[in-house]
Amino acid sequence: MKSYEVNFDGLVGPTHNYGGLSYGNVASQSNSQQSSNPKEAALQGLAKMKALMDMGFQQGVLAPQERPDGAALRRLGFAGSDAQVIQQAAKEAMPLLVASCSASSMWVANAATVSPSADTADGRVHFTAANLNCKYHRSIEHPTTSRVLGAMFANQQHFAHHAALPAVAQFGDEGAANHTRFCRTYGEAGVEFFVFGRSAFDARFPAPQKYPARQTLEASQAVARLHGLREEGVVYAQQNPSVIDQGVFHNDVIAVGNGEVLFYHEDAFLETDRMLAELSSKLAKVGGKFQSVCVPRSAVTVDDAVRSYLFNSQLLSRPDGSMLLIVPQECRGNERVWQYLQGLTGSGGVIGEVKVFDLKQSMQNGGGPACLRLRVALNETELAAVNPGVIMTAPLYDSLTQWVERHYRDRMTENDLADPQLLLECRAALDELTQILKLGAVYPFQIN
Ligand code: SUG
Repeated sequence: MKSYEVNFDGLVGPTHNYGGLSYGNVASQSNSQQSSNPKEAALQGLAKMKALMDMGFQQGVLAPQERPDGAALRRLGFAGSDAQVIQQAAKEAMPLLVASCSASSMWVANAATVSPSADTADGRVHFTAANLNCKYHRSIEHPTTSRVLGAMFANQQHFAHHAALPAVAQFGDEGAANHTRFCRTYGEAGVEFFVFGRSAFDARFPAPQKYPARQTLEASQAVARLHGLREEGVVYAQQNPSVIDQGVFHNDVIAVGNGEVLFYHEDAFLETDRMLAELSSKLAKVGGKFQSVCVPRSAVTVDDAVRSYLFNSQLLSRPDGSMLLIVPQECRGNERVWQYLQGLTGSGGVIGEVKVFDLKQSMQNGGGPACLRLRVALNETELAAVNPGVIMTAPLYDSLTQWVERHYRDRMTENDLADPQLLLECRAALDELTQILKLGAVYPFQIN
């Protein structure tokens, strides 16, 4: 049976702004308070989806969330009508209003961890929504994420959904940003690779000194258990704490994998040799031949990687077995990175081509091509069971582009976030979106 990797991209929401909310994420901190352009952000994301679809890849779309999140503000004690809640928060606690307005759900690599049916004990595709416990503005995403994923992958014969892990730092879970799957073909059993930043319960593991390690070993292990993965099909590795302290807040900022290939920076992991050997032997047991492409620090520094987002790229398989790397334009702007990429594609190795995309609006908050997509490996039967409303087509691209043009502002500052009208605009837009994507009622304003 045929199998595919389907990339579901997060559609950027109408409140996209630079709130400076993510300590440890260099771009988010350094662009704080700048004015953003939500319309341009959404159109840049849609252009990437369309381009991948046009190249023949399976492409889907994941809906944004209701923001400002009035219910979250009410839980923090703001009261009255929706307009009063927003005005009171703007007056007394602007940072909380900004957090409740974040369009951060666009980075759907953090929406959930997904295990394909070939890896799981019950033969279903398993999803665990990420609790994103490290940052308040992201910790409020998972209830709606779960409803949206439930509406996209509704067929219980093929899809199993797990609620987010307990909402404490000890089970901090950032979803697929710290998870990669290696396999020979997408439909065959593979090896799931979980990368954690620290252990919450075992003091023998080192931890970063400056910035938070968002993913714990215990969270990764819980997800593997929930999904019914075999021990032989799982590898755990620790992210190098020193790269977290240099701004590598997720593993997908320093490594990306696809098929039998891991593309990574020399400083990305601890105990790299042991980890590579384990990946290689476990993949061999399911018939695969593991291949690693290491980028030496002498060619590209960790700082270059963080600034250019070289590794936050999408590594995609071409029908002829070669791979294509989708990188943000910041890679072209960095001389060392660009030179490295020229050498890589000219070397005759597995990564044969690089394509560049302008995702500047998202990049300024630390979200590159890989952050914007959630990968779901599906066989033909499972793909047919996905809600067809969320699979990208030329007409859907046109409808979504027009929808953005109609509803989005082209400039967003703190003053806009304090405007109660923004909530009404967002609700009107999202109500229409659920009809376009055939999601049914998924937003708090639709179900309460
Ligand atoms: O969680 N930025 C996101 C970026 C997520 C990137 N995802 C992956 N690497 N997979 C984060 O730090 C910034 C929001 C602001 O500052 O307004 C933000 O949430």
